[in-house]
Amino acid sequence: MPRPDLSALGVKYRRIPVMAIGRDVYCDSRIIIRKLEDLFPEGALGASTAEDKAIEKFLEIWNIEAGIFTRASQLIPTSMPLLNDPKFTKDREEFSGRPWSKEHIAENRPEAVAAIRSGFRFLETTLLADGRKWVLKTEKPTLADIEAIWTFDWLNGLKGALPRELISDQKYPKVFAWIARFNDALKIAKAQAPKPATLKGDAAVERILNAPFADKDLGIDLADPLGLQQGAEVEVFPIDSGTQHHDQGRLIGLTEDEVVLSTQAKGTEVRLHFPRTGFRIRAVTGGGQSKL
Ligand SMILES: N[C@@H](CCC(=O)N[C@@H](CS)C(=O)NCC(=O)O)C(=O)O
Repeated sequence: MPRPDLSALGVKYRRIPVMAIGRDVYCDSRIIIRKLEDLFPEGALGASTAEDKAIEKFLEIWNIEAGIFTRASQLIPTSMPLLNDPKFTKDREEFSGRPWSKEHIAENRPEAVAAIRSGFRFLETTLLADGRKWVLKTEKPTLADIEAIWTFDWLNGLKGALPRELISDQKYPKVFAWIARFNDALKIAKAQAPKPATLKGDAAVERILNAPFADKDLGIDLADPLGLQQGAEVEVFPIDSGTQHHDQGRLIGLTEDEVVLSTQAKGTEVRLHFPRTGFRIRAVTGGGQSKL
């Protein structure tokens, strides 16, 4: 923080990643991945059978909602120089809702190590146990690998995060080999992909605000349990982290797994999309009552 480029788009949501396609802005990796899968089916990475889709979804829930990522973030080493900066630790406290003193991090560490070690063990003894290359026994990595691997890969690359006497390639050889394989595959995929252009923030804002909308109109599910009407003024915010940052706007889309707000930036309409899971939608004035 601050996030001037997001502010210029009228976005209060503070987390990364965010994605814009045209004037539609997507907040949270879950909706970003879903949209990319829908919009670019020729490059889709998701499973095709119902059973594999379930594994993929459970791995997403395991990492994001069931606490693996939260536990991983508790393994940030206390030797990190940024932890000496009170501005940084205060910001982290506001973001996460928990203390970020070195003492608190150290005190919490054994429990977090236990949770992450149990995650390594789970992967080693179930999904990867038979020696398969990829989680869904495919030739190439799929979305299920991505959903499963990202926190473990992040911790593996973060010096001092994992206690190597407890969590190593000796103890969990299949998991560490999979992480290495994934990084090799990623390197090859990146080398083959078109080179992304890099824009300065103000140029990106300009381009987004001058673009058409890219997404379809979702409409409002009138049977939705929140009982909200089209055009209701609502606020949307995450309930797991970054919870103080509320986006407000007119409700223009509400389905089982997506909420869309119409907001303004520099007099131009921008549409903000969020997943339903992990977010609260609250009526601000009129137009329906949120029951939360
Ligand atoms: N459920 C969200 C979680 C996003 C998240 O926690 N992002 C972290 C970084 S991994 C973040 O933006 N933290 C705020 C910050 O560092 O300022 C998602 O999947 O996109």
